[in-house]
Order: sequence, then C-alpha cells, then structure tokens
Amino acid sequence: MPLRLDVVTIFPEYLAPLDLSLLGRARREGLLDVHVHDLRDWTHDRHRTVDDSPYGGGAGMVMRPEPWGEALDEICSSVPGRTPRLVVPGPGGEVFSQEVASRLALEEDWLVFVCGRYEGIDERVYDEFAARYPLSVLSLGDYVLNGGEVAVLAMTEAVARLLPGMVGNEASLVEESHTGGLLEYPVYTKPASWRGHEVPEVLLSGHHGRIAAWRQEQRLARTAQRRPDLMARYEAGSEARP
Ligand code: 6GU
Repeated sequence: MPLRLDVVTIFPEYLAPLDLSLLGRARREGLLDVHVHDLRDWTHDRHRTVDDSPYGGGAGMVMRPEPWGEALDEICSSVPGRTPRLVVPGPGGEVFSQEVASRLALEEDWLVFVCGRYEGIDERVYDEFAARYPLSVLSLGDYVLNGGEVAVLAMTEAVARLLPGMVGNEASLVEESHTGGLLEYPVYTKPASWRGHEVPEVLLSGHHGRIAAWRQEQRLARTAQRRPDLMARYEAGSEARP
C-alpha cells in the first residue's frame, strides 16, 4: 500500500515541488499517493474567508475553526477502514529528526498535513481532532517560517526517501545508518588536483584500512567543530556501550 499524504493549505501552489525529482519518482513508482487541498474549498462566503482577528486582542490574524473542521472531517474520513495521523508543522512542535522521519516512513500509511498561516489556527481545532486521531506537532528547528508549507516539503522529502521499495536507497541508507550519529566525511572525485587544491593523499593510496581510519577521523573532527551538541551525545553513547 502506498503512503498516502494529504496536505491542506491556502497555498496549494507551494506544494508543486511534490511532483519533482525524488518525490515525483516516488509518486510515479506508486510508493506515494499525494493529495493537495485548498482550505478555501471548505468556506461558504463569497470572499472565501479563512481568518479573523484574535479574541483577547494582539497582532495578526488567526485561522477560523469552521473551514478546518469541515476540511479535516471530510479528508480524514475519505478512505473507508483507514485512519490518518495528523501532522501539524509549527515552530512550537517536537523537532523533526531523522528518527522521526524514519518512524513516519516505516510505521504510518496515511499522513494529513495541516498547514497553518498567519498567527496560527484556533486552538479548538487541535482539541477536536487530537481527540479523534493521533496528532503530531513537528518543527524543523528553532526559527520561524511564515507557514507550514515549506516544512511539509522538507518533511515529505525526508520521509519519501526512506520508504521501503524506493529504488536506489538501499546502499545509501545503509551507509547513512553506519555514520552512527556523526557528520559525514568529505568526498572528492577527479581531477586529483584542481586550482591548486589537492585530493588528500590517503584517498589515492588504495589502502582501504587507512582510508576508513582517515574518514572516521574526519567525521569526528567535523562533528566536534560544527556540532558540539552531536559530539556530546556521541561521546556519552560510546561510554555507555562496552
Ligand atoms: Cl514546521 N513551521 C513554521 N511555521 N515555522 C517553523 C517550522 C515549522 N519549523 C521551524 N520553523
């Protein structure tokens, strides 16, 4: 069964890249079944209004609950016998990591992405649907985007490449899983000398043991330099392991 993805947004054209490249291939190969919906299709006024000013005052606009309620009622009940997980992208969520991506790819068969805009969606929409469906709030990291659409693109790409049956992913995923929480080593190809920059000698040596040791050193040095947070976790982990 393909992984079904529904995306509800007021900017369906933002999701056009879902047809491209890796994601497009996953769709063509029948591993992904993507449905993008315009939230305004569930409004009933001539201006197709989806937002209003916040109760209690304050800046900006809040998405009204009624269009979300009708859209999610219809979409979430559209496949008889199946229940989706709702995914709400937002800076206030659990951080989306490789582990979360892997869990979604391996354990879920239907995700409904709820893309908020403006200052957010009326909280009662979450109260209503969290009581009826599993729901995850997921953040890309500690910065603020204008809406969930770009986050959906990032998350769906991270998930799609992990789907069982995605051709070409077997070898590269095994390699990735072997990096054990460290950053990747640097890679080089021909020519051996370019603009005065040389490929490290060890890589030309043909000595597989020395090459593997050099790559591991590079991983450790890079991780310590760029991601001290990952390095601390790696060191804690290697102490815990015998
Ligand atoms: Cl998932 N959504 C929005 N709106 N901003 C974000 C984010 C998500 N992740 C980081 N910033």
